[in-house]
Amino acid sequence: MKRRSFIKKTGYSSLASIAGMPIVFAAKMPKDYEILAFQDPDPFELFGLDSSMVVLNNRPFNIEAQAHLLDDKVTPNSKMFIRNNGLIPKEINTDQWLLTIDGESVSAIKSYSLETLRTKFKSYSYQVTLECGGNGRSEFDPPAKGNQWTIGAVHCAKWTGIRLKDILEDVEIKKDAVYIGYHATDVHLSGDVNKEPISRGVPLDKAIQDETLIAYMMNDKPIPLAHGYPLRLIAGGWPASASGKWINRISVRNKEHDGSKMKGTSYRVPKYNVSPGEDVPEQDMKIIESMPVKSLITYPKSGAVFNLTKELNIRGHAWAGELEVAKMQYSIDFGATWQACTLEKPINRLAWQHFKAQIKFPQAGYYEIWARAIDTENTAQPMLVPGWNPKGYLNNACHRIAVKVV
Ligand SMILES: Nc1nc2c(c(=O)[nH]1)N[C@H]1C(S)=C(S)[C@@H](COP(=O)(O)O)O[C@H]1N2
Ligand SMILES: [Mo]
Repeated sequence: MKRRSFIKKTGYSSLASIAGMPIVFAAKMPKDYEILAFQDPDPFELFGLDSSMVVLNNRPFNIEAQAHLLDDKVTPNSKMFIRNNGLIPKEINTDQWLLTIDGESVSAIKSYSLETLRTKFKSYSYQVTLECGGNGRSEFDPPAKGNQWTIGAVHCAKWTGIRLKDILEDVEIKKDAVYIGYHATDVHLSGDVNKEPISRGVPLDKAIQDETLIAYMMNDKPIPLAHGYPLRLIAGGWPASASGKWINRISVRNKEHDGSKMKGTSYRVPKYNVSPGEDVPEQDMKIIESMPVKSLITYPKSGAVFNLTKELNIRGHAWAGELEVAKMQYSIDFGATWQACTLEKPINRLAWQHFKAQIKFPQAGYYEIWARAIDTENTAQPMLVPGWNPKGYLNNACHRIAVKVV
């Protein structure tokens, strides 16, 4: 397939042409030589991205959306953020791909081909909000190291696959099972094949929820390579780092999974409030579980100009990790007063909810529209950036846009 051949780094000497042009001395190319034209692939072409997506880093590729790009109810591939800890796998042989279930807490190790997974188990589809734990990191002060995500590291695509709990039942897990951890085929940035870029997981009770899938389709097509082709774990409502891409193994553990990026400051936050910049001892850090309540105004785009004689219809999405969003509000007076938005129920658990409101402005001028979601436990999004933490996770501050009314 074309999209994979871009990433494949060897064997170009067998290529006679590129983009219709002959490689004149192709036969002279040293074996395994990577031609320049393939060294710096254009990520927009490579991943089929909307031209307004923002590339934060290209080794590994980390790319985010902007609020107005996320207007669709189901996020299309072209507008989905991409977050990689290592290098996207180069060679994917689907005929030989196996998903192996192992670990201390399986009675016997078992492996499944893609064909077996698809035919032996019932398939389910859910729309699932996946948000990077570091979404919003760019606003922390002092700054936290890592990709400086603004607000665009979230998507809600439709995922189809089989329930992880159905596989675990088929494997027969032992009574002492408490956690599952994923293993995948992406490559550590150092190139060291003995190191995993990331190997995270979830507690068993999250693993056996109906919506926790081993997915093989996204938006009714095979999963795009950047998002985990051919198999991806989907554990919605938790930091998206729990949803392993390119997975070929799941370990059923009798203790908290101890794979790469499960310890230290990775995807963990202090157990108590700390002052900005404070050093937090490792034993005082806890794993991020359900993500906090959050929302985005996806229409209009910040900076838009409107006519005073017309009412403005705003819209967007809200989500609340494992919870539902109960109320959605907006303010045009810098938070002095809040008005209710119309809020839809999620299409299924763990999917974002759509909201809209009709705004009548009192007079011409500059306005800010602030949006605030409140979850079913009555927790509201904070107006300001919440609790500083060493890696800058969980910034769920209210989204604000500026508009001009003339
Ligand atoms: N194998 C593997 N799975 C992974 C990652 C990765 O680097 N390797 N990144 C994780 C992180 S941190 C996030 S936020 C999501 C990003 O998913 P996306 O690229 O499909 O948007 O994938 C998660 N799953
Ligand atoms: Mo992430």
